[in-house]
Amino acid sequence: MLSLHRLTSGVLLAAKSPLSLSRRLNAFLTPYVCIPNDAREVGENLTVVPNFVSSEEENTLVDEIEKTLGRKKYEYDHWDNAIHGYRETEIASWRPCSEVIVQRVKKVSFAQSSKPLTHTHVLDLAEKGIIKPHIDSVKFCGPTIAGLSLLSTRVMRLESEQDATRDWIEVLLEQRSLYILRGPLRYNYTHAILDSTSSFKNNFIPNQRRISLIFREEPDK
Ligand SMILES: O=C(O)CCC(=O)C(=O)O
Repeated sequence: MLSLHRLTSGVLLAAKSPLSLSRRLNAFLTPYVCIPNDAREVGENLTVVPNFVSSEEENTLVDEIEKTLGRKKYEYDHWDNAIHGYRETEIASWRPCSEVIVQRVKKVSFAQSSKPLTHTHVLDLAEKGIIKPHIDSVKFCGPTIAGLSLLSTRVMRLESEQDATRDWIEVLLEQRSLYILRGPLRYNYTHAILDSTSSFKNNFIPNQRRISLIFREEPDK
């Protein structure tokens, strides 16, 4: 049965399944990725959806997240040193107005057969915050990772573990966009959120506070 997903303000896209949706969206990847000749694996393993949420929806989510984070302070030393300048929380039970958005992300990002984790990981990155290159542990999450970027635009850099100098991908994570990483890009490439020295296709991307919602699925058995 056809389902309708509202993707960008005023645009309705018909798709039979999350996978067929991803195939269509990849045609629109070009403005959002920077890839040297050697980079492989992009194809169906990366999806970027600009304006996945509206400004009102962004406000709804940020309001709930700020209430949950309360007065938590930004931390500058993570246990594995992968992240600096951040606050984080996990939200399992959203207010109904946010839950609708969360469900929309899960529907677009995960195959029907997969089991998205109930908790959404929320990361509030300070203006000077960065996430260093890392690969999410296979113990805690399966082949698909989706991220919703709120409040500002940053650049994500993926580097192949085998040849980081030649085989890398930079992805523009615009404010209110959704990205989805799958399979080889999730397992064989590190991902990092770059700092204020980052530029994308020769455009300087100023560092600003950014909130991301990270959606994961149950690990493979
Ligand atoms: O903030 C993001 O989009 C990426 C977060 C991340 O690297 C992680 O949770 O492993």
